[in-house]
Amino acid sequence: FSLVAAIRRGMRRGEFEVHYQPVIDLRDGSCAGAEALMRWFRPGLGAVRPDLFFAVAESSGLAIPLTRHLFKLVGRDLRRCPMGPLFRVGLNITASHLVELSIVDDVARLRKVVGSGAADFVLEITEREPLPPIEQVYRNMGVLSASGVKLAIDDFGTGHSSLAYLERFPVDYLKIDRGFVAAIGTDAVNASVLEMIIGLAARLGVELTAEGVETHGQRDYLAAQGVHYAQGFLYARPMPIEALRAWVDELR
Ligand code: G
Ligand code: G
Ligand code: MN
Ligand code: NA
Repeated sequence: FSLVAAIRRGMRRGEFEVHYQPVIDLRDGSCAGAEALMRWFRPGLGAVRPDLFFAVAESSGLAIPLTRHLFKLVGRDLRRCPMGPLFRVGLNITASHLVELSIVDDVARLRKVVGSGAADFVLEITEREPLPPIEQVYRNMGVLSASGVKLAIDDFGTGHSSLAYLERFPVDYLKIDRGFVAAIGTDAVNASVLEMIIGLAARLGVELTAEGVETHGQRDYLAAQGVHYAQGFLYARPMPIEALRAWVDELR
């Protein structure tokens, strides 16, 4: 028995799907886009958590093939259900992928498949894994950015290198980890860290997305502080593309 073999087989057999969690513009309540989150439904075994299977994929050289599979599924979804040219779809990519020249072609292929009217893309790079400060990473980020793809640092504030990242890698968005959102209204240290992140983003001119927003109180605080975007169970759970389409239509 090998989870690695099961992942490979799962890709071939179509066991992976993508669910999309809406991202809300706090300024007007509209839906600005969605984050694509992979789901693995193993026949007879049920759902496997993505943090688990991505960890396995990462340690066995499968992270890039799995992300290419994600791009294929997202391409298929958006062709069937175009969301509009300004609708921003967030794709989680791994540090190991951003180091490879192939990331540029992989993203270009997805954009070509989808067409410019169906969505816009944001690549979410997690801060939990170190991103090596090598030339190819800068070059890839520069090429992707120049081609109109947006870049975000995911789980911001949870790694060891938040500030160094901002200096080295120019990005469009910071995604505030839900641990900081959960601290709103408490006197925990994390509540102070959140204030610091908000101040930093304003000074740098980077837009913020708050993750894990679950209460009206959290939403009101974030909006009052000038945070631009929010996602979380308060609005919606991740859902299949058809449900997302209906959810967005309902909101308008
Ligand atoms: O979807 P939640 O629903 O449980 O996702 C858990 C974690 O799994 C997320 O924090 C995210 O970092 C990771 N994850 C989900 N989908 C993907 C994906 O397509 N690519 C990568 N790299 N990570 C993903
Ligand atoms: O990329 P990443 O780490 O950020 O993935 C987002 C994860 O957070 C997914 O597992 C998603 O299901 C989960 N999530 C989304 N909204 C909420 C929320 O409001 N509360 C909690 N606890 N988890 C959430
Ligand atoms: Mn993410
Ligand atoms: Na995150």
